[in-house]
Amino acid sequence: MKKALISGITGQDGSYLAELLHGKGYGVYGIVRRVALEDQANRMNRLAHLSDKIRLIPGCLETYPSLYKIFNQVQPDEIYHLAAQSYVSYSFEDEFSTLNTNINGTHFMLSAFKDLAPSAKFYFAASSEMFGKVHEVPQNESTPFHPRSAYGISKVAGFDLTRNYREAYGLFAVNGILYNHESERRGFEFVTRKISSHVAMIKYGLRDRLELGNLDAKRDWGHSKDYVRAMWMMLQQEKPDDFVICSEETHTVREFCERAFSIAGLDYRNYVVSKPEFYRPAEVDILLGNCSKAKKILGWRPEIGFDMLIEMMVKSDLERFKSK
Ligand code: G4F
Repeated sequence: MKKALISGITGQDGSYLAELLHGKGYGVYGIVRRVALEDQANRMNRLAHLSDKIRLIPGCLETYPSLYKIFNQVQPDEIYHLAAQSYVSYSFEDEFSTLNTNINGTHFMLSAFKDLAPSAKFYFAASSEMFGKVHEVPQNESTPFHPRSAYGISKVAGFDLTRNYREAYGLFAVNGILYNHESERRGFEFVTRKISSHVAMIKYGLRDRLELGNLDAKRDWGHSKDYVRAMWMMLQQEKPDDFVICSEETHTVREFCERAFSIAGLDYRNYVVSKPEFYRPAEVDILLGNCSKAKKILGWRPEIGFDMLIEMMVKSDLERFKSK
């Protein structure tokens, strides 16, 4: 039985990836903070249905000895490094911890991989935020990076570390440059879930408005379930390489609002207000990817488009908030 080790298993992507790998017959191991194990009801809600099918190991990404023990114990065949401080907005409030956790965490993971499981395959969750103030539209694997936040900078560092471990030590280490991917399991602080949850709360009279920041920002949005499949496909290749994963469509936050509210029979213009305090000091104005390389080499294609994604998220939140 192949063994997969996932950091960030309690998050949206980690939970879908654990499901996918378990379904393919892998032994699935997740690194989780001890606080998460101690507060299962809140921190493990995305994994509740998998709890008897996967193994969770307490560990800390910020120290090498902790990872050393885990790698030694698990001896993984595939490693998926998803854990990060992944909220871009927060990275402006706390640049230091974002850089520390994201860069050192990736470095320690790569180092443990090289020292203890060098014949395994390693996936790093890079991000379209690395393109930041974009040099071209659409972006592909050759587009230069120009990050606009500590989060984006930390992902460029992780990308470079991963590529350098591949080139310097001949390891199978790949970067997935994933564009925004959402789902019914998305955290409430991200704009799509903030919108879908507010649509439901407004519909049931639990809120009367939704305060957002920049409604004109454009993002290339897909569904997490499609994107974790791409992660797995990257590790099934003969040769390690980096891939852009995206929907090849871009939409404004305003368009997302318009469609989400209309599913509940509401007009977003009556409820959405744009507030300066939700703007970022430096914004990424437009993200639009070109994933022809992934289509050609991996044979990957997204199955859930923009409209279906919004419908799934809004319907799920309408159900969730019905009885509140
Ligand atoms: O949903 P967001 O917070 O996602 P963002 O910043 O694009 O980052 C996400 O995608 C990246 C991949 O490109 C990941 F690497 C990263 O970890 C994360 O998953 O914001 C999307 C857009 C931004 O332009 C933001 O300014 O929505 C705009 N926005 C407008 N009002 C808002 C709000 N974003 C949030 N979170 N909250 C608002 O009230």
